[in-house]
This record gives sequence, structure tokens and C-alpha cells, in this order.
Amino acid sequence: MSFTGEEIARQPQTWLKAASVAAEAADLLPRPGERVAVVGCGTSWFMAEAYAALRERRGLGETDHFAASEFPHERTYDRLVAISRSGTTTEILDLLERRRGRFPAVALTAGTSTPIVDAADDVLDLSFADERSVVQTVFATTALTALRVGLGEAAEPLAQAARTALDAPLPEEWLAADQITFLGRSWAHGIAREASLKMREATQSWTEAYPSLEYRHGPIAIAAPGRLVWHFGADEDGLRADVAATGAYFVDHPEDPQADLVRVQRLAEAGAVRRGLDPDRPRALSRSVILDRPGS
Ligand code: F1P
Repeated sequence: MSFTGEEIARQPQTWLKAASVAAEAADLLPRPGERVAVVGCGTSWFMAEAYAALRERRGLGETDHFAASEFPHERTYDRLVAISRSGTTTEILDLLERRRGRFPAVALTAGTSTPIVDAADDVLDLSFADERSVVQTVFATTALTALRVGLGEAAEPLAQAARTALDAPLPEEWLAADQITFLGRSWAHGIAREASLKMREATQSWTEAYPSLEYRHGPIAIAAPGRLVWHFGADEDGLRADVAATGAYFVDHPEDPQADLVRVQRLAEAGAVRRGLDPDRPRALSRSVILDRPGS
């Protein structure tokens, strides 16, 4: 089995461990009422988006999310949450340095011997969920679980749903799809963007992601037989019928979108193998993006 496959399978255990780590370090995480910004790059940004929407939905405080490179430095927050598996991503480190002295920052990372430890004020150690793969799976969802537990959610039902997703068959219609569009409402949109990235990274295939109700505003134009529309959460907007009329295949899963993402991770890994690609060595990607800076 690939490293990626092994890492996907570890998720139920690491989610439970994240729950105990987050409970012990509760004072490091955003407090109710704080105005918070959450940042990351790539997969870590999409976890930031999901968390930001969940926190606002629970009425725990205004929460913005940004790709680290797009952070609006003229703004001030009560707390910054930075997500980075590696702890070495240039845009994250630059942002943490620039905000120093203006507002506190906590980093969620597996890289506990990396520059992020000094760049942030506090660190939530998720090194138990570190990965050998370039393509992120277990770290990302473990970080999201820690943050969700910090919002008062329980990890056990999530872990149980992940076990179900790990055991479920991957139908041929999914594996054979020549294009996939992922949809989700609210925080599930962050999960949809991550699913879309996962497929692109691992399989070099064409995928897209939209908020559910944006789908009719143009993107449905590419739905066709042999293509798949994947809805995170139950479709409550009648999208199934509209997609069926195009001949595309439609799936929705009522369970928690984070657990449903496990199916897509498996689909990405299996899709890479089917295309003759190595899931552990995706083309043109590196485990961490470290930019050359003038003078560095
Ligand atoms: C983030 C990231 C990954 C992506 C690629 C490059 O890294 O953008 O999401 O898959 O491997 O790095 P990190 O800051 O979370 O380490």
C-alpha cells in the first residue's frame, strides 16, 4: 500500500487523539467572542475555511479565513490561527513575522522542530498526525478535528463515520468519471475545495468546486454523461434532478462532510493508481513550498 493509503486509514485514531490534545490545550484555541483570522496554504487553507464557517455558525465569533499570501495586513484580530503541516511554508512564516506584536498567533503543525515554533506565540503539537506523503490527508483532517473539538464538537461520532467511509466500496462510476465537480453549503464548501484539490494533486484530473447554489450559475454547463457531481451533505436544493437532466452522475452523502472527504481521499489514491501514477510522488508538487527570497 502507498504511504498515502496508510495515512488515509489512520484518520479515525488520529481524530480521537486530536480530541484529547485539543481538550488539554483548550486555552491556546480561540475563545468565544474573539474576532479570529484563520490562515493556511493549499489544503491547510481549505481546512481554515471549513473551521471559520463552523465557528461563525455556532455563534462563537466573527471568523475570517485567508490564503496566507492574501492576508490583509491593515486588519487587526484578537487571534490568528495558522495551520501548516510542515511548519516551513514561506507565506505562513512571513505572515506570522509581520503580525508579531500586533495580535497573538497559535500554530497547528506537525513540524515541531521548524521555524513556525518561533514565529508563532503558541503551538498545538499535531506531530502524531505527520505524513510521509506530499499530498495531505491525515494531518489536514486531524487539525480540523482539533479545531472542531475546540468549538465543543465530539470526535467519536466523526471517527465512527470515518470508519464507515474507509470500508465503503468505491463504485466504478466514480473511478471512471472523466471530470468531477464538488459542491457543499456553508463549511462544506471548504471541504469541497479540498476534495477538488485532492483529486487534482493525486490524479492530475479536471475537478472543480462551488458553493451548492452557485452550481446553477454557470458551472452546470459542463455536466455531461461520464462526469460526476459530488455533493457534501444531503442535497436539499433539488440539484439531483438538474444534474440528472444533463446525463451526469450525482452523489450526495448525508453524513458529516469531513467523514465523506475520506471517500474522496480514497478515490484520489485509487484514481492515481488506475492512471499509472504514483500517489506518493505527485508531479510538480513538493511537500512544502519554500520560496527563494532576495537576500535569503
Ligand atoms: C501546504 C501545502 C499543501 C500542498 C503541497 C504544498 O503545506 O500547500 O497543502 O498539498 O504539498 O504545501 P503546509 O503549510 O500545510 O505544510
